[in-house]
Amino acid sequence: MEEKLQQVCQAFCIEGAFQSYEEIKVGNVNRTYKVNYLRPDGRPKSYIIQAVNTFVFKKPVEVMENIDKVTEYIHAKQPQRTVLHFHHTPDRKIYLFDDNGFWRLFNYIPSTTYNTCSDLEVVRSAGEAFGEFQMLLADFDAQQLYVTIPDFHDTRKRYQKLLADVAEDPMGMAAQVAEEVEWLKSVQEQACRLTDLYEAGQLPLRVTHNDTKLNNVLMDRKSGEGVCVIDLDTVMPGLSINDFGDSIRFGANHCAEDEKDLSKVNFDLSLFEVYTQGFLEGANGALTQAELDYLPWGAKLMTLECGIRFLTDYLEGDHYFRTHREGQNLDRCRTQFKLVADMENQWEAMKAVVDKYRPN
Ligand code: GN1
Ligand code: MG
Repeated sequence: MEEKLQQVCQAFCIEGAFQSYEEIKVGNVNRTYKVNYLRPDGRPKSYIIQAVNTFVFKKPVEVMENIDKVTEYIHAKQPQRTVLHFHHTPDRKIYLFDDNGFWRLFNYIPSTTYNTCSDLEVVRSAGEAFGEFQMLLADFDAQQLYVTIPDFHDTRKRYQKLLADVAEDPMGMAAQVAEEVEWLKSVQEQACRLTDLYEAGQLPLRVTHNDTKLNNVLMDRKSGEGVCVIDLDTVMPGLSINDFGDSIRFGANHCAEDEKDLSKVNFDLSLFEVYTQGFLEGANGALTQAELDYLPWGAKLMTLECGIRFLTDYLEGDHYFRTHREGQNLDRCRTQFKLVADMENQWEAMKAVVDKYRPN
């Protein structure tokens, strides 16, 4: 691996002497490495190299074009803001496509990230960072972006795929998940509500991040403030509500996404509250009344949809999300469904939180 990473650094014209590397084992899709260099002037400098998963991202060049457009736009609007800075090859490309894969390299930003967090201020800051992302891109025409993964949040299509897999049952797993599938069928109509509202023209198409997990905001080590939103692979046209919801499913809970003990998985209303507060402050009035009305729906339905995706992958033999143990995708699915049930129990309180912080 070391040799390959050095080769990638050379391709992106990194100067100095290679010192060491480490794999950063977060993320279910791409592979990420930190490489440490000593620059010609003697100063240490680190970079992040990623091998983009081309099974998931079938058009990686379009992914990079989307990222480039969005980061350039933010940089032009607020030059002082930290954004990901991708290095170029001598032929001015921000990627390298070779026999071993699709590579990109960007500056390492000293910071920290959280996979789970109980610190209300950190969760509020993450909400603010993603709210600002909405605010900064509110006047960017989302149609300029490629749809790099078609139907990413088309819940109806996610259902169709799951139910087809249940019928076909390629790995012989369907009997084990009969209870989950029955429940999903019973809530199908409400689960597709946001997809339907968008199709009816009631929600605006926006630039969305589509992977707004807590660990996709780099945080300042001392102040706990958000420094930079990362993992822009899934930046696409989409619904702001889904970005909000994806953060809640991941962040408003004290457990890992694949926790086996469901009694530990609980939706935490106080985390929901601070995230909502931060998100709406960051968005600074960029959201419509309809978007604000449906924020709790975003939380519930993104959680449900993510559960469907994990379950689908489980039935298909774990080809999409990286797994490290058997049954991991089923565990991931079950945590999501447990969170949905918790949210239903706290539904009125969730709506009251949004009403407390929504701009008048
Ligand atoms: C994947 O690999 P990572 O962690 O950035 C997935 C997201 C899911 C997430 C669940 C392109 O993101 O949509 O919400 O796993 N990314 C893609 O943890 O499908
Ligand atoms: Mg991602």
